[in-house]
Amino acid sequence: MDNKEIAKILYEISEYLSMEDVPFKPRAYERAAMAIEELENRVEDIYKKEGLEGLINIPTVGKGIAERIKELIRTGKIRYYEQLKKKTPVKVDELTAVEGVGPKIIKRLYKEIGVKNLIDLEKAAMAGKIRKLEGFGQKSEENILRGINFLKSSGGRFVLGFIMPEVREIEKRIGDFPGVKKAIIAGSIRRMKETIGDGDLLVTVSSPRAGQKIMEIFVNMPEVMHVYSQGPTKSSVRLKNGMDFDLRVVPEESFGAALQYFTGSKDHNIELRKIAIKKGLKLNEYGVFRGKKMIVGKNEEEVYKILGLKWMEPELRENAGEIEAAQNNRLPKIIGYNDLQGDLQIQTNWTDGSNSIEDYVEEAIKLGLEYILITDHTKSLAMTHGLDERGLARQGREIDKINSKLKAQNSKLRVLKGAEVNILKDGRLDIKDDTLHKLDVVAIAVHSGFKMSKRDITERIIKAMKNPHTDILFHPTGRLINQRPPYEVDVEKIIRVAKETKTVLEVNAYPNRLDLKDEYARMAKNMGVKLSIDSDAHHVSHLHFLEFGIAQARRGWVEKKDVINAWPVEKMLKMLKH
Ligand code: DGT
Ligand code: CA
Ligand code: CA
Ligand code: ZN
Repeated sequence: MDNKEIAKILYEISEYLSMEDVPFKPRAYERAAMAIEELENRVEDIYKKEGLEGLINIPTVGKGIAERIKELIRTGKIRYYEQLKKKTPVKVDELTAVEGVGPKIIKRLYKEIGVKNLIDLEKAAMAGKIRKLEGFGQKSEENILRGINFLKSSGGRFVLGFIMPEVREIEKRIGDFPGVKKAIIAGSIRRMKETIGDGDLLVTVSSPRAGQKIMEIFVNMPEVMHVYSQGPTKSSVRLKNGMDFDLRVVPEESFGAALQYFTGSKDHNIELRKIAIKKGLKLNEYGVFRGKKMIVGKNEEEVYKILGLKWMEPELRENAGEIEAAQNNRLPKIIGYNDLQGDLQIQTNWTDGSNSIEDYVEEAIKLGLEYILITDHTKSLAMTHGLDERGLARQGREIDKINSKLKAQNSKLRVLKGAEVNILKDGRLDIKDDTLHKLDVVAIAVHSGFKMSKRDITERIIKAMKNPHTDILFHPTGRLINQRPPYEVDVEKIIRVAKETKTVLEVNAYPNRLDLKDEYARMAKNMGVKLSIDSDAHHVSHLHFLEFGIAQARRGWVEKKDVINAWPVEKMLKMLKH
């Protein structure tokens, strides 16, 4: 039995005990489960070598829980757990995964209407049975249904770019509150992951009273739907958007250590802790300690430094080689959030975008961009009113006019002519060569036939990449996060062909696309393939999404020199093959 399985049972015992309103014990089981999850050595091996004593020596595992683990290892069962399950025979793991459903609710739903699992819960909600229970109501029933739908579609994770505005708003509001000295969002949001489980906000305050006050403010924010707990150092809530959010007040002298710890990732932290141990130190969320004495903790840099590491960007902290790189002073200089000079994918109201070319021009000037490439869809994508050869020619004349106007106004912005040319099922492009020839940049993309076999779709894309007019392959895998899996394309092969054919691969910044994924972006960069980072805007407000594409590239260790739209326009155009 591996550590994960043992931890899972301990977590479940904790949930069952919360159902029974037992004090303290649920938390003890939860803490033990967490400790075991992150343990290096197998619990079974520890028991074999050191017996019960070894189990008790696992941090946070006391004698009582150690006995249960021993029973589990020896007999494959814990009687206590079996009894708890018998008493309330429900699928806790399934049910607690639904937003807004905790142990107490599970118990009532079971006792009063016999809900045992997710399917029962959905049926009961659909039949309007939950709203009739005392203390529930139509709203809680709707919330439960929404929770089930979300769970089904997403595994309970939120798309970073879609929740970021609200997260930043909360971070700012808390940070601006009198008595709050610092407020920084940590966790996967600070690492700018594609999707987010929950929010982790850290603050330091000027006095315990200010700490109390900020907790009060936090749990009463208008965004809050449910308060799980409110305490002097930690409060947890669920927001109306369904996401859980924790606020922690940490001592100022520990802020750096806390920020480091709660930024994670967990795997990164585990490696750091190993390094600390090798140096005879102890690292936790309060600081770095030698014996009982805290030696650093106030800022992150010093925490890394004392472990012999250079400070590194949160986007790199995934235990994917960054620790070794930091030890050897070989961290990449990843692309910065202000490094893009242009945006190379924009759809306008010539096809399925909502805004005119001029609207985008105005917005791009506000953002300080130097060029934008207009890439409307092409004719075989009929539902978007894709442009044919004549349409592209007409649009080209309009772009010429806009550019003359911009020049007359001494604007440095330049509009480039492009298209998001459809790759047909046989790998040909749906626009004739002489029209492609007249565009500044030709981008290609798959928009149909997603279900083709791996070999067929890979060959189809490769054939299109080999077209001498092709410059960029847009959204190379076609996935929509939480909605549609990628097509079965062989990405490694596409990267090799990109190298051969000098095709640029796109990191799409649209929050629920974000292909090329970080690991493939990194692979491409390592092979010398150039990338572009594009918003895929269908509305002027979408130009702001560039940030999330940059984040994706940063997580793939991509540097400024690898990204063609971080270059000045002339250099960028010269590099392209056609
Ligand atoms: P999420 O919320 O699933 O998107 O991902 P994170 O990374 O925000 O994870 P979360 O919220 O569970 O915890 C925040 C950070 O706290 C995590 O990145 C690292 C740290 N952390 C959490 N649990 C553990 C643990 O068991 N061991 C260690 N070493 N660190 C942990
Ligand atoms: Ca989190
Ligand atoms: Ca958290
Ligand atoms: Zn479109």
